Amino acid sequence: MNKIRLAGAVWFASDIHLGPQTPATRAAFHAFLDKACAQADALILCGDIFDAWIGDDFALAAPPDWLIETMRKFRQTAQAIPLWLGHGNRDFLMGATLVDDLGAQLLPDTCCLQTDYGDVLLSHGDEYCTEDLAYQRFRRVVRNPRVQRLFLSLSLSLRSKIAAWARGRSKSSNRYKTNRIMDVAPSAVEQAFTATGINLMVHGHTHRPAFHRIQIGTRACTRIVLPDWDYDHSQPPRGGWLTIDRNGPEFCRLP
Ligand code: LP5
Ligand code: MN
Repeated sequence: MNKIRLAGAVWFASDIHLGPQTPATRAAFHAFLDKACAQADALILCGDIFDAWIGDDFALAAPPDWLIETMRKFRQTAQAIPLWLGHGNRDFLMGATLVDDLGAQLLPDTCCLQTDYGDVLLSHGDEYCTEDLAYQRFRRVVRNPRVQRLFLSLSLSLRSKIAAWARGRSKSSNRYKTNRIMDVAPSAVEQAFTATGINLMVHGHTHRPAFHRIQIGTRACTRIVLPDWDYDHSQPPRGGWLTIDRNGPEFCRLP
């Protein structure tokens, strides 16, 4: 298990799903980054930062207009505080080239974060959706380094088309899935708490923000789900982050 030690007030966010169609969400996220620079001691983004990520060259060679300001804000944030970018099921292709350019660091897919409040088991959360067999099959394929090398060898134009097709396939298949299948499986969560001995878990992905108290034997464990962000299509707007300092975890929202 990868271990990372971060002191002070650590902020966590995920599922911002930045893309060309969500300018209001992007503006809210940029305001959040400014706030993190001023008030946090470190910022960890736990995946699905982007709505789809088809390779670092997409952002570095000739970034689309909608991405330019976000890249600048990420560089500014990484100069002010430690910035960690984690993989989600949409942006698992973010790599070392991107984080090096930003001055950020790549968060290992599952890791133990040692904070002033104690150890935190960090992940995006999709790996706990073990009852979603179709998704786990997809995940095994696209996390395969050979498949990724093949995909990244294609033109940006062809990669964009494949990503759009995959998004369409996912949206249509999700219409027939139960909420239970698209949520984390209790058995997978219990197994993670048991295997790691860590009593606090933070993840995103499910878009079901909540604090869940779970009794594992004599241990009182907590699973915190980070909120997704949508300031463009959702009323009221959705968004927010988690702070963990020596006093413990707390959800926060932009005004
Ligand atoms: O993403 P969302 O919220 O709709 O649903 C997710 C799961 N779906 C996915 C698929 C992604 O949305 C696809 C977009 C990724 C774009 C970037 C990379 C493009 C390819 C990279 C190749 C190396 O994550 C969904 C879950 C749901 O969360 C809840 O947990 O149910 O899982 C599915 O829908 C499973 C489907 O069977 C997946 C359908 C996509 C198939 C496309 C295969 C493309 C392979 C390309 C190989 C070169
Ligand atoms: Mn996700």
